[in-house]
Amino acid sequence: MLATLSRLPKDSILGLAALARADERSNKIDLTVGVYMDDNGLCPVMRAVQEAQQQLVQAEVSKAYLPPQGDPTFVAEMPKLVLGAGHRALVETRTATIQTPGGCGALRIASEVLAVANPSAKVWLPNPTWPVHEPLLGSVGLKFARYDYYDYATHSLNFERMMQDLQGVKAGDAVLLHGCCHNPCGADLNAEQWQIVADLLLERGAIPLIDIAYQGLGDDLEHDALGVRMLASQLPEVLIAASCSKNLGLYRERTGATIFVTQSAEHAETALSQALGAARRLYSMPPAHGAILAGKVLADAHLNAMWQQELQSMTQRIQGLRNQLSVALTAATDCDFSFVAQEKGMFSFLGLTPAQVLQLREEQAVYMLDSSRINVAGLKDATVEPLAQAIAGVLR
Ligand code: PLP
Ligand code: TYF
Repeated sequence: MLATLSRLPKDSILGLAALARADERSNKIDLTVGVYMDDNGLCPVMRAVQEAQQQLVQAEVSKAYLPPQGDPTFVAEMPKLVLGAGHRALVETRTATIQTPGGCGALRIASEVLAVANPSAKVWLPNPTWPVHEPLLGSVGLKFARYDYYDYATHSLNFERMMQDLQGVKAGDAVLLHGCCHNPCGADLNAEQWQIVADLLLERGAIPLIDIAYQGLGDDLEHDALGVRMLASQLPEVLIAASCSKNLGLYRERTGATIFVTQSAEHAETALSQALGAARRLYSMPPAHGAILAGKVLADAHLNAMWQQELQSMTQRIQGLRNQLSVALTAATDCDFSFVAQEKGMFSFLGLTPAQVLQLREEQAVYMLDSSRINVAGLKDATVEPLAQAIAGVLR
C-alpha cells in the first residue's frame, strides 16, 4: 500500500535551509529560515529561559501529562502578554486560551474551530504570506481568498489595494492578518491602517485571525501588539495564534497559544471546549517543557525583566543590521535600499529575480528564498558588506 504513495516536495523554506547547511564553502551566508542568530552565528538559549530551565530541572518531580488546555501558568500569562494585562476582553473574562505546539499548532487549532463555527468560511490571506498558512489552514477544509498586500515595485505595503480587495469580505469570513513583522515582506500596518481594517471587519461581520509570531522583534512588546489589542477591544470576536518560538527563543520546544476573544464568558468556555476537541482529534495533550519555561519567565518579575532586556537587545541588533545593510546596499548598487531600514522584524524582500537569487546561491554561497526574502537576523556585522558586494555583482 505504501508503495503507491507519491513523494512530496520538501517544505520550501526548510528544504532550502538544509541545502544551505550542506554547503561547505567558507564564505557561505545563510539567510534562509527565520531563526534569530547572534553575531557568532548561534541561535542562543535566552538567559531567563536558561534560568527557568535550571529551576525546572531542580524542582521537576513528574512527567505526567499536562492538562489538555496546557500549563496553567502559561495559559494565564499568554493573553496578558499579547493583549496587555488590563485589556477589556480580559477584565470582562471574554477570552479563552489553549496551549498549542508552536504558532503552527495555534493556527491549526484556530482554523479547526473556525471551520466548525462556519464550514463555508472563506479565509482571506495576504498576498504574499507565509507559505505554511495554506497547508495549515487549507487541510482543515477552509477555502481561501487573497488580498493584495505588498507592492514589489515600491517595496512597501499597498494599503489602498489591500482595502480594495477586502471590500469582497462577507459576513462569516475570516481575514488573516500578521500581527507585526510581516513574514515574508517586513511591511506592517500603522495604527491608522489597523483602525480602517477594524472598521471594515466590524461593518462586515467578519472575524480577524491574527498570526502574531514576532511580538517584541519589531519595535517592542507593546508597540508590536498594537493592532491585535486594537482589534480585540473593538471587535466582538477575534482569533489569535501566538508563538513563543522567536521572542522566547523556544523554537524546538514547540510553544504557542490560541487565544479566543469572544462576546461573553459563556462563549469563551464554549470556544475552549471546541479547541480542546480539536486538540483531541490531533494530539490530545501539548508538550510541557517550553510552556513551563515560558510560563515561569512571564510570571516571575525577575525573569521577566531579564527576558525583556535580552529581547530588546536582539531587536536592536536586528534594527542595527537593517540600517547597516540598507546603507551598504545603497552604496554598492546605486539603488535605493532605504526600505530595508524601515521594515520590521526578521524578513525583507530584496527585490531580486529568481535567476539572480540562484546566481547568488551558486556563485557566491549566499542563500535566500527564491522570492529574495532574507532573514536579516541571519546576518553578522562581518557579512553585511560581503552580502552587499555579492548583490551588487548580480545586479550589474
Ligand atoms: N506564523 C508565522 C508568520 C511564522 O513565521 C511562524 C514561524 O516562525 C509561525 C507562525 C509559527 O511558528 P512556530 O510554529 O515555530 O511557533
Ligand atoms: O518563515 C520562516 O522561516 C519561519 C520558520 O515550515 C519556519 O517561520 C519555516 C518553515 C516552516 C516552519 C517554520
